[in-house]
Amino acid sequence: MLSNPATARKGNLVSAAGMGIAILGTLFLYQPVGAPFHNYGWIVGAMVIGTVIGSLAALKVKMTEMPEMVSLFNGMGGLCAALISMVEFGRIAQDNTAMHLLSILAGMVIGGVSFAGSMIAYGKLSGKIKDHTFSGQHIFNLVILFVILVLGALIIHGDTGAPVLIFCGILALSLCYGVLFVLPIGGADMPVVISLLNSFTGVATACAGFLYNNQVMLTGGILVGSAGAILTILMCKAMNRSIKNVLIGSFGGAKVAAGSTATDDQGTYREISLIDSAMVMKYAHKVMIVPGYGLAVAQAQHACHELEKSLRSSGVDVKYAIHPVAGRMPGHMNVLLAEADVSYDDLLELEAANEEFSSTDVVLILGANDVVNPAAENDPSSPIYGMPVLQVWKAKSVIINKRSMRPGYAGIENQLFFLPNSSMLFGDAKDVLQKLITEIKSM
Ligand code: TAP
Repeated sequence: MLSNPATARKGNLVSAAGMGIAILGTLFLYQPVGAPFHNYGWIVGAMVIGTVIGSLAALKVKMTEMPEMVSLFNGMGGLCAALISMVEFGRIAQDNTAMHLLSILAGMVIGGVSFAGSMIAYGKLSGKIKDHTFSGQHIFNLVILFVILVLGALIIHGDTGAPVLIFCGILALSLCYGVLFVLPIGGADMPVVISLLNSFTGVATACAGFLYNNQVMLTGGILVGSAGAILTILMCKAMNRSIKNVLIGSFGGAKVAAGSTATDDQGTYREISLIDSAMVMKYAHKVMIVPGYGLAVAQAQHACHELEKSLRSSGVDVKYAIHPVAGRMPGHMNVLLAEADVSYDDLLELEAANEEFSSTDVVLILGANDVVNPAAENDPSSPIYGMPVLQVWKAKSVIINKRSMRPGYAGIENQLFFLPNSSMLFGDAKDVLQKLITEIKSM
């Protein structure tokens, strides 16, 4: 049910009900032998507080702030896994087997990295934290990883007189690693990191499931871990990035300093009026709409569908070109357009869309920027160089709707706006679309 927008809501409810049953089952069916639960007050109290905070946050969050929230919740999962390891280490450290110690340590390290990394990702997505790099950062990250491995091996071998101190050291280093590996990642590459952190949380949970010999927890963790890993690999492919570089936090933002941030000297651009835009689209054979983050901000998906219908009724062939990382979360544009009942058959994926642009009369870009930036193909100094983009510039004419000349998420200028076949149609996407529909209908 979760793989289709039409049934996803129901799928989520089924998952939530399943989770509820799992919690009740844990509380009432699995009483630990010899030590039955006695602290129901604390358990129920924590559940009530968590449920209230979670529900209020989910009800209040704007669709465009969803990725931040996903990051925050993912970090909480990592923190839970790390806490379980800490509690279990203190509780049964004396008679732990090597295998138990390994899953305790793995749960804590991976959970700690996921928690700290997700908090930094949350800060970056909400614009509160900027990219930070220092020279030798990758080596430093690798050294931290190596020290964590050595300290972990010491604890497992029992060659240490101060296991608790070393355990705390490993925790501190894991949190440090989480911060340092996400901090330098450049804007456009954040989606890959988020899905990797999601996968980490799953693996950390699976470690706890292994520790408790709890098959449900193990299966759930492995499911999240492997789904996150597959998504990460797909995202890496979509962004043309290597998984190795993602893991040591060595891609994206670091290259921004090479001179690709927005500059004042951007050349000149052409503006187009609403009437002219309406006219070229109405009398075109083929129009391709490219939705982006700005369409979601403006909540203009319904107006967009209206425009599509009025163009269709004038005999225009209208399609949508969907970039895999347009917006701020995987599948953002698909979900947004599905909300407005746009047919899935009209959505073209990146490769299919790129084949169609040269035979397209007009491309209408609605609040997209990074995903249509030619620098990804022709400027090796650009932080998004190598990322596959929608080759909109191949169309006869390109109309770009946004509110200003400000850059998109990656913070870099876009030469597309200055090409001879491009023209800017400034304004809020919803407002502009409504006016375009009125113009087209009155022609
Ligand atoms: P962006 O490059 O972020 O560009 C969005 C553009 O929308 C901005 O340039 C902005 O320009 C415009 N805009 C904002 N509000 C608007 C409004 N009300 N009406 C009209 N335009 C508006 O978006 P994109 O092309 O969709 O690319 C997505 C970026 O986010 C990529 O860099 C991607 O890597 C990153 N990212 C993606 C994800 C996932 S998984 N999808 C997650 C995190 C980050 P003005 O301010 O001038 O209007």
